[in-house]
Amino acid sequence: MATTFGDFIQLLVRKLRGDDEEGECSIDYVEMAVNKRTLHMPHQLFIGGAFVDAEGAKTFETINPTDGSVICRVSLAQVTDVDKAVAAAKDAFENGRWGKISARDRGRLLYRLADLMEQHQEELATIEALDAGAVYTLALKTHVGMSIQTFRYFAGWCDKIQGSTIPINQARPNRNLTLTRKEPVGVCGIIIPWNYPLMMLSWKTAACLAAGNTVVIKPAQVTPLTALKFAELTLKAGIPKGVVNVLPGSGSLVGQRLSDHPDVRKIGFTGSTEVGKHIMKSCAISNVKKVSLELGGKSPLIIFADCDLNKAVQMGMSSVFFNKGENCIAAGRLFVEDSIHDEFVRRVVQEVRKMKVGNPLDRDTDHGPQNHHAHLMKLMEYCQRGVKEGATLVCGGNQIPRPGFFFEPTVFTDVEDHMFIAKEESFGPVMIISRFADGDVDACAVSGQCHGIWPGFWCLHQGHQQGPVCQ
Ligand code: TAP
Repeated sequence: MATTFGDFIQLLVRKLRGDDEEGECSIDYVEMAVNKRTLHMPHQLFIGGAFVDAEGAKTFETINPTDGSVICRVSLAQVTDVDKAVAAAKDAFENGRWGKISARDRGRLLYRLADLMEQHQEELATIEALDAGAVYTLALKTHVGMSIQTFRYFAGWCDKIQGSTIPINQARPNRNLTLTRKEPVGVCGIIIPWNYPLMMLSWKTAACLAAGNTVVIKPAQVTPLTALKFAELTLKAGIPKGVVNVLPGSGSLVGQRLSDHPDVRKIGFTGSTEVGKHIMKSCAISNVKKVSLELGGKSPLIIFADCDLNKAVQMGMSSVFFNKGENCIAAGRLFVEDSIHDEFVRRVVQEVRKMKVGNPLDRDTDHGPQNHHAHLMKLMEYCQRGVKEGATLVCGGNQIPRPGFFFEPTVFTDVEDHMFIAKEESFGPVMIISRFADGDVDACAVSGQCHGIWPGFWCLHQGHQQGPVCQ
């Protein structure tokens, strides 16, 4: 209640303008006492500012990878739900308050959302640990911390998106004036993977919202819970109804319908190269939507004999085992110069043996469970294939005999270029090491002249700048 006349007028004006509209909505939470707190987790679809059941009340189980138990049942979106969410996003874009508020007010809402995410950071990180097996301390800093920073960063962009005036021929009689004006495209479909559920969502959503678009988000089916908690926070932040919609469901149904939908104007996707290609095709065939794809990788790390070996071991470890190897920028292959190769491997194995594998909620855990069961199975197959093709399995390669989806941190040596594990990403905690002959530093030419052996590689040779030195 405003206690002075001045405050009352301010409040009235803000209300009349529709500002500060904290969304109210009844939420059927799943409550769970974990990590010395009570989690309140929405579990239904989020469409047009309300949590609702899916068509036909369809649901699926979301699983805790630490012990394989069911966390809760989550609504499973159907094609008709996609159509409802896209319609809500379209209406919010074309007719709602979102399109009418100033860019500065849009920024204010995004700042408020970032603040709310910060207030709920422990809860979000705990949900990420529960649903994705993310190590809690890492989730707090990376999965959630970087998501908050992303929203703050993009909130600052809202009122700095400008066009330009372009000098052209001023000849009479027209005295032409040419200018560009940047406008939002409309409804954006956001399809994300399971490795950093909240962070991947934030990277895409924050940019879309800052530019004034509305979004329909499809989280990976195996990790839906932080996306739904995020939806609740958008409501609390006062982001108008329909601007953000979240649809847990399968890629082949929900993701596909988003890619095909005539009212979706852009798709942002992170995931596998195979699905990315398919989405690009669907976007072209449906309505020539814009599409941005972040796909797979197999980044190499080259370690030369004159490196600081302690640092090289440390970098090698973190570049492979960070976030259980479920990391698109992981070093997919290590090349180690012959004369230090054996010592490098010895030290890596020593470090691997020190890694504390365990419950991601324990503060001293380094390495939690893999994200979900199918991924664990894929990692087992990957390693079996490496062994079959003749690579040397130095350590790991197996599921850890305990409940949940734990996989041993693994090291392979003697990996040759033709092998499957040399070419394909594991997306897990698997270090793939190949050796190269001493003195072959020319392969990574300081001059920028590459012998074509390792184009585009990163380099740990002391004489070289640390970066992609080859062409
Ligand atoms: P994908 O199988 O490609 O799944 C990614 C997302 O796409 C999921 O939400 C998935 O839904 C959905 N999807 C599946 N089929 C679809 C379709 N036909 N139309 C639209 N959406 C569809 O990848 P993944 O297994 O989750 O992630 C692992 C791979 O992603 C890794 O191998 C890695 O290469 C890549 N990745 C890359 C990056 C970056 S930044 N470049 C980051 C993370 C991951 P479901 O829920 O049904 O699976």
